[in-house]
Amino acid sequence: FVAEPKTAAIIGCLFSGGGPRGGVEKGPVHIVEAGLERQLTALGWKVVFNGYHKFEDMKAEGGPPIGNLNNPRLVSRVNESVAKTVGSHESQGYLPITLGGDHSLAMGSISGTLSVHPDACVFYIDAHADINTPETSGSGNMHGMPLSFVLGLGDKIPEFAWIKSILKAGRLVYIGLRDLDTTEKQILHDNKIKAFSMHEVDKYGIGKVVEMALDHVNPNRDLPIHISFDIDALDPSVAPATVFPVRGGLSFREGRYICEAISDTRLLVALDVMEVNPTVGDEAGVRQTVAVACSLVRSALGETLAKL
Ligand code: NNH
Ligand code: MN
Ligand code: MN
Ligand code: MN
Repeated sequence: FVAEPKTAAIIGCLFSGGGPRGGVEKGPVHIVEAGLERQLTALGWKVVFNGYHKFEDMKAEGGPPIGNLNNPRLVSRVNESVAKTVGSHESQGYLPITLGGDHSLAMGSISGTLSVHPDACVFYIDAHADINTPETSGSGNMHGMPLSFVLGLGDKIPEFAWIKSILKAGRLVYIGLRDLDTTEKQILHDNKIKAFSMHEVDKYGIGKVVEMALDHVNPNRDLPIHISFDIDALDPSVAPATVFPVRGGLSFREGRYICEAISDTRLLVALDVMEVNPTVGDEAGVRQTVAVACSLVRSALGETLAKL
């Protein structure tokens, strides 16, 4: 398998229902208005952008509570729609770039990828593991849970029955972790999920970490790759405009390196950039975070400024 899309599709999801507070729904507008389309066109890509996904028609309040989940019906419907959009772009041979929005959107984007590429592997770049089940989550916020849903962990909830294609634990790898709930550590351990925390990034260096991550999920370098990049994986000095900054994160170069190395494999089929929150911090911090987000997308799509 070699993914050779020449067309990228920007899917801007104005959604914050999976997180603890609003603001993150404004992320995609800032990223697009910073000139993402033009930047990708300059790299030789055709870009499809059919306007933002606002999910305004999706009023899904009421009904009995589902465990401690916040906005479960809304999160479910939004993600079902994201999965369809992502899947339809991939089946046309396009590379979907899902811009969040809160990271619950990975439930939809990864499901969309798996509907077209059932053998895809996922690089989840985040300070957090986002793998709580509704039973283990302390917050009830679904941006802390997308992976438990796509992995099929936890009790089955009829509301989420649309999630059909399940990711195998061996096809998931993390880079950048440094703030996990105890429950999440247990889940990673029980399911033997490979994770390169910041400790391993320090120990081995980012080059070796990406190689080991690829060896684990993609030993023959022949499986499609989905990158789900939470901007909070980066150090807060690099990307301050996000709701859950955790010190000791990836440097700008480390973040770009991950994307450059995966771009080099020619196996990338989908990219998410999540959790840019333009309502956090000052204007300079927002501008910087948005510029960094655009840079990550460019590097995943083949920009190689640091390579001679
Ligand atoms: N683990 C916490 C929770 O389940 C926080 C998750 N927050 C994130 N994840 N920003 O990327 O609520
Ligand atoms: Mn995070
Ligand atoms: Mn996340
Ligand atoms: Mn986050």
